[in-house]
Amino acid sequence: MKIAVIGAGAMGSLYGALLAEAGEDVCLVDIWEDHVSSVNRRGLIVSSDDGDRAVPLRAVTGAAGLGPVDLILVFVKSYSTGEAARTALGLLGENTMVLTLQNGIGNVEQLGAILGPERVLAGTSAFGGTMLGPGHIRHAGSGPTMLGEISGQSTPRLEELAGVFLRAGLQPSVSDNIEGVLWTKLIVNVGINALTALTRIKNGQLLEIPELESVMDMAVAEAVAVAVKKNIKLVSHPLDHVKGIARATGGNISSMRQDVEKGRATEIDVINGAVDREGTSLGIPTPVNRVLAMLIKGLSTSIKEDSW
Ligand code: KPL
Repeated sequence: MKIAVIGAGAMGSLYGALLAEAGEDVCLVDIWEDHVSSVNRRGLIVSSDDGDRAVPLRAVTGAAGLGPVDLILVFVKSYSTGEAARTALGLLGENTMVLTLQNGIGNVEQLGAILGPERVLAGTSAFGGTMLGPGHIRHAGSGPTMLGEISGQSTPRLEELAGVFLRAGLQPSVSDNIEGVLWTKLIVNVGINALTALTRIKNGQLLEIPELESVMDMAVAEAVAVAVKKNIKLVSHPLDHVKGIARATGGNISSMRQDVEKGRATEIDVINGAVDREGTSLGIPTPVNRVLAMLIKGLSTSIKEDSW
């Protein structure tokens, strides 16, 4: 399968490497020139508990001349989804699939509006990756890749995709309730990301500090109320699920804490901010999510301006 991965951060690069090692024809697309040139020069270096290996991969900073491809895998941060979709326009063939494994909600709709809703599939990833430097990532953990059609249908292209992911060791699991899967992941991020970024703790410590655990409970309860009002079927008991993930990823620095501390934009608008927006439009009170979103905006600004 000819695959373009748009957004070659740690996760995009990791998926690209595993798919290439399984024999797929993969190209990474990213605007980070140092990363792209390093990958082209010496392959992508993947470090893991088993040691380091170089995975030969092609990478480009723009999509000109690359398409058409069979699959566009979108892994950019959610605030760059519109830009990724415009890049993807040049890669479309008649049957090109577009798969988003990004955090937050709203990506499916944005990609569909630009590329055509019929092309878009969605999912979540439980793999862990960290960017160590240009051309160098750490494969930090593995877990299921949930995949599904937005319609919930089982289709030949979904089966084909699951087969490709299976051969690459990406542990695919096909769902007929992908909206429920996306919201369940959203609620994990709602409970963990902003709180760990604000207090600068590791995920597991949220469960050791009763005050933070109760803010987590409140933020999750609001998000669950919004999901229930939208008739979304969450795939497991939400609060237990969030706490289980906080425990399982106890040593992790959440992606939002990393973004804040590195002075990068965060995904707050598609996580706690999105819960607040949806809640407000449905008449569900979401004050905890609103305050968390506001505090993250304040923290991001103060960290950027903090020069002493
Ligand atoms: O998805 C994550 C993130 O950091 O964005 C969790 C599950 C919270 C793991 O760190």
